[in-house]
This record gives sequence, C-alpha cells and structure tokens, in this order.
Amino acid sequence: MENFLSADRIRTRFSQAMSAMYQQEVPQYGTLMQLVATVNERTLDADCALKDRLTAADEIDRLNIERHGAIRVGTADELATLRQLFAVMGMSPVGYYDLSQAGVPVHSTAFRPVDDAALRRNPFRVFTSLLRPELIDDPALREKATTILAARDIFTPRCRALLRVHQEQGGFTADQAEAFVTEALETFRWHAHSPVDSQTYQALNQQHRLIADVVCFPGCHINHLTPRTLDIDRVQQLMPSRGIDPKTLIEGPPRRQVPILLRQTSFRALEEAIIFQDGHPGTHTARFGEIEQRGVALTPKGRALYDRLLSEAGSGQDNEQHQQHLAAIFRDFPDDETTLRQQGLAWFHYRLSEKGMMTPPAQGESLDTLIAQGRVVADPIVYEDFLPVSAAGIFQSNLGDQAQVRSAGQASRQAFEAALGCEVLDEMALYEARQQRSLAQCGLRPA
Ligand code: OOG
Ligand code: NI
Repeated sequence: MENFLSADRIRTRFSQAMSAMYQQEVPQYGTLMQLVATVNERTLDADCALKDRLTAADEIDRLNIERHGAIRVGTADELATLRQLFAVMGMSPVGYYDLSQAGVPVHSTAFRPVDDAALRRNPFRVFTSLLRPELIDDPALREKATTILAARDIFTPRCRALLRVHQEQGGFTADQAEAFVTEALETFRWHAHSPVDSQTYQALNQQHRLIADVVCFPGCHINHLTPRTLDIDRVQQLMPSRGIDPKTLIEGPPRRQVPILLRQTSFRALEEAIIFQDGHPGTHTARFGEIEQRGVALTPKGRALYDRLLSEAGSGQDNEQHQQHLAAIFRDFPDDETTLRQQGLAWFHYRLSEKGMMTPPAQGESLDTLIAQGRVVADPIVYEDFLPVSAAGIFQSNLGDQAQVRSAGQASRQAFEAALGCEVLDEMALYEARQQRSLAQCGLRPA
C-alpha cells in the first residue's frame, strides 16, 4: 500500500513529540538542548574541515534532530510490546548490555534503526532496560513487586489496538500514524501519582532506587533524552553558566583528533514531588538530561584495545585530572584515520570520489593505492550504540555519586531474549556488513 507513512517518518514524528513532551516536563532539558545547538553551531563555524566532512558524509542534517532516550520496564510482556511499538518506527533491538556487573539490577538493549538510509534520516535510539526481580533479595518484597507489575498496563487500549491494526495492514496511513504517536507517547509520560503506598515505595527504594523507579509508577516514564554535541568538553564546561549541575566525569574515551565510540555526560536527576496511593506526599529522583559526542565505531580488535585501556585508566574524582590521565593512557590508541584503518581498529564506509568515478578501480588495485590517489574516500562509520561501563556511570546520575555497588547475578542474555521475543542483533555484524556493502558499491572486493 503506497499511501502508508514510512517508518522513518513515524520515528521522526515520535522523537519530536517525545522531545517536546520532555522539554515541558523537565525544562532544564530544553535549556541543555539550546546550549548544545549553540556549541554545535560555533564548533562548525570554527572548523571548516569538520563542516565539509560532515556535509560530504551526509551527517549535518541529522545532527540537530539526533538524540537518544532511555526507559526501564518491569515485565517480559512490557518489553515484548515495546519491541512491536518500536518496530512500527523502524527500530530493532541491537546489542545486549548486562548492567548487573555494575550493581544495577537490569539488563538492556538499544532499539534503533539499522539500515544506512534510515540511520542517515534519523538515528533515534532508545536504551531499554528490563528489571531483574530475581536480584531483589527479600522474597516477600520480590513477590510484592512482581504482583504490582503484573497488575499494570503501561500501554493505552488504543495503542494496543493500533499495534494490531499495524500488524494486519502492514503499515499506517498518515492519520493512523498521528494517532499512534499520540497514544504511544502516553506510555512514556511522567506521573506524579504513584499507584503504590508510601511504605511499599520506601521498601523498594531501599532495595535499590531503580527498583522503586520501575515498580511504583503506572508507566515507563522516559528518564532522559540526549542530544548529540560536537564538543562535549565545551558543553560540560558551560553547563553551570546555564544553571545546570553536571555529573563529575565525562564517561568514555578521552578527547582525540579522531573521536572514537561515545563520550557522555549528564546532569543530576531532579527531585520531583509525588503523591502516593495512600495520600502521603513524597519525592522521587529519576529524571535528568544527558549529552553525547559520537565517534567512529571500532572493530572487535579496536574495541578490545579500548576496553583494556579504559580499565587500565580506572576512574577519577576530578574531570580535568581524569581526562588528562585518560589521554596519557590512550596514547597507545592510534589517533589518525589512516592507522586506524590500516590496523583494522575501526570501521569505514568507502565511496568513489569524482576522480574515482571517472577512473573506476581496476582489478588488482589496492585500496591503499586508490585512497592515496584520491579515487576512493574512506569515511569513519559513526558508532550508533552504547557502552556498558559508561551506561553504568550514567545510571549513577540517578543514584547519587555514593551509590551502592552490590553483588549481582549472572548475565542472562537468553532470559532477556526470551522476554523480548526475539534475538537481539549483533552490532559488530551490522558495522561489518555496512563496510562490506560500501566496498562492493565501489566495485571492490570485501577485505
Ligand atoms: C540508562 C542509562 C544508559 C546511556 O546513555 O548510556 C544510557 C538509564 O539510566 O536508564 O542511557
Ligand atoms: Ni543515555
């Protein structure tokens, strides 16, 4: 049916509606967005090479609409329904993240678009965590949490009905898509009224703040949204001047000539007033804002080097010192595109230049020669995923810096996939396939 709205359009409509709602709910997020837009503009003005680069790679247009969000759910049914909801927007579950190692009783995936064209249009991602009730030690409390979760439906009846329509029709008309965005948004809205009594909340909160956050609300409120910045150090520096209190450390790799993976920082979660089911007033700390700077995706070899250097560097108490220390440790990580490419540390997208189109690659010509002659251009492939160690650091925005690290169960990817109703996609396979496709399009044999 050609009069269906594309999944890309629905995703963009949804991510815009989500952003508008969150700016209303958490005005500081709007302030952060403005700051990011200003810094991005200045960075591009000051760096023509970067601007040309992003323009040529078709990255400029997506910059200001680009963001990710995060949610946490309580049951397999909720996760499986979210899978259908995000599928309508062209988003698939990619990657498995075990956060229990960092003392957070959840495991997660990222719903995001996967094909090149969709990523170019709008790479909106939602980091989605599933509570692991088996990590609640007290059996009575575990039972209670499970009962509360089983009784709620975080989706509106109309949303569920529309999901069925989508499955039958294989798409949405413009009107149906509009209704769907409105209904789907309800699942992610903040509720100042908790359907549990204050005692239950206190008990769950004492087990772990995240458990209370998942169990004690009628929906899975969006807990942060994250615009993409071109200069995270600058935004971190400027946040206090806009009345925003950033977390201490920027997570991830240090600042580099060639940015790799993902650097992130956030502001501390707000203390918000809530009313419990028994009428008692209270507060809940869950929602914050975050920024991210994305770099090139690493191959398994590059990732292994990243993981080794990151763990060697450890953590710190002061951002400036920590960044200097990181930079020193990361001297062992090549910092120019040619070496990253030749050593197979990062993924690249290859394309023919105008010269290359006039004189296409012939059999036997090496990639290095073609690049040196300016006939083939290698653009870094942007990392579209998340980092478990950084994610654990971001969860702390919620938990306070002195958060308790607790022992945790085994990673359970199978249990997560059973709840989801399908396997998660392997992000490395996706990057590799993209690189291979681009080589094939240049008329080159995959490396
Ligand atoms: C998710 C934290 C992970 C990120 O950017 O790494 C995340 C959460 O707090 O629910 O969003
Ligand atoms: Ni995030």
